[in-house]
This record gives sequence, C-alpha cells and structure tokens, in this order.
Amino acid sequence: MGGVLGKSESPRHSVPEAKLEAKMVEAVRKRASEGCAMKSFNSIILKFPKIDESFRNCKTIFKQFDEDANGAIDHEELKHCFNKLEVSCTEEEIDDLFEACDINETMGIKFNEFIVLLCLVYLLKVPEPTHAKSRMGFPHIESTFETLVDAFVFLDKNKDGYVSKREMIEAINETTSGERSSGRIAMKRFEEMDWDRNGTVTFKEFLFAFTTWVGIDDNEEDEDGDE
Ligand SMILES: [Ca+2]
Ligand SMILES: [Ca+2]
Ligand SMILES: [Ca+2]
Repeated sequence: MGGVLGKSESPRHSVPEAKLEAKMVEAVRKRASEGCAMKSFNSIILKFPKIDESFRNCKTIFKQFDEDANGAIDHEELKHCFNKLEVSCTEEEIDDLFEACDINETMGIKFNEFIVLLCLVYLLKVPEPTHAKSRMGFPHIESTFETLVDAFVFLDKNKDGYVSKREMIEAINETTSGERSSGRIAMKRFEEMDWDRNGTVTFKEFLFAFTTWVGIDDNEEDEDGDE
C-alpha cells in the first residue's frame, strides 16, 4: 500500500477536493474500526473548553509559520511548516490540502483554516511505529485532534465516513432522551456543519463547524492582507 495516487485524469472531477475527501473517508473508516472512546454527545460538549484552549495554542504555531506575518499561510510557508513538523507529504498532497482548506479562496490559509488543515494532516498521517507518541510534535494539540476524530466517529453511526442528519439526531437523542427540543438542536447543529448543504457532513465540514462553535474566527485581525 502507499501511493495509490496514480495519474487519474478524470475529465470532470479534476477536483483535488474529491481526492482528499476519499482519503479522509478512508481514514475515518479505518479509525472507526478501531473503536470509539466517546460515549455520548454530551461528553463532546464537555470537551469544548479544552478544545478551545488547544485551538488557541495553535495560534502560536500559526504565527510561527506565517513568516511574513500577513495573517495567512501561503504555499511556500506551508511547505516550510510541513518540513519543520516532519510531516512527509508529496507536493501534490500539499496542494490538495491547501486547496481544500482555503475555503474562501484567498490563496492563503487563515487561522481557522490552519486548524482544520493540521487536524486533517493528523488524521491522514498515521504515525510510523518509530515515533508513535506524537505525530507532529504537539502532543497537547494532537490529543485534541484525537478527541475531534473520536467525536466524529461517534456521530458516524454506520461508519461510512460521513455524518448524516439521521445519525446526528440519533446521537443527540441517545443522551437527551425524550426532550423535544433535542431534535431541533440536532437539526440546527447539523445545518451549521453541512457547509455545502448536500445532506451529509464530512470530517472537514465537521472541523470547520467546530472552529466556529468554540469561537475561533478571524475576529482578532481583520485586515485582509491582499497579497
Ligand atoms: Ca504569510
Ligand atoms: Ca454515516
Ligand atoms: Ca456536506
């Protein structure tokens, strides 16, 4: 196994997004087969403060790699970042990640996009047996990423790598039995997650929703460095 990339020149979908999504789904399924430590939707909620704190710690990393301090990580900066973190990615993988996470297409990775990107790297880069302790050198942040993967696996009841509306409702109903409002909350949460409104939530959509829920947005610096 390994580079199953090949040169698929699919005529319509040259979308790097689709390639990355396939890998993401595969990784989530694999992870799901190893079990899930999350027991309830509430236990996810309880982890919010810790997740928030870890995200804030990511800011330091972000600043470190935003070499020209323009508030976004560009292509070159991302390459340096991966080198430094000793994440081995092919050029193509870096391109795909960049494109998939640069959701507002500014050609730069903003802070919230950076968190999503790091977490995707965490999911996709299964650790080598030799350094199984930490995949990227940030054990604290990585344990948060692990929580997020776990939460997603918990929600994905049928383990197909996507969270559907029904799975979301099921997950919330498990905890708040019989409360009528829970269905509405589930709906609302689901809609916040289903970014492209296609009825399913990918791990990437889930992560972006999380950065919003815990309050990570670009509210700190709003100057749009148009570079
Ligand atoms: Ca920059
Ligand atoms: Ca599913
Ligand atoms: Ca979707």
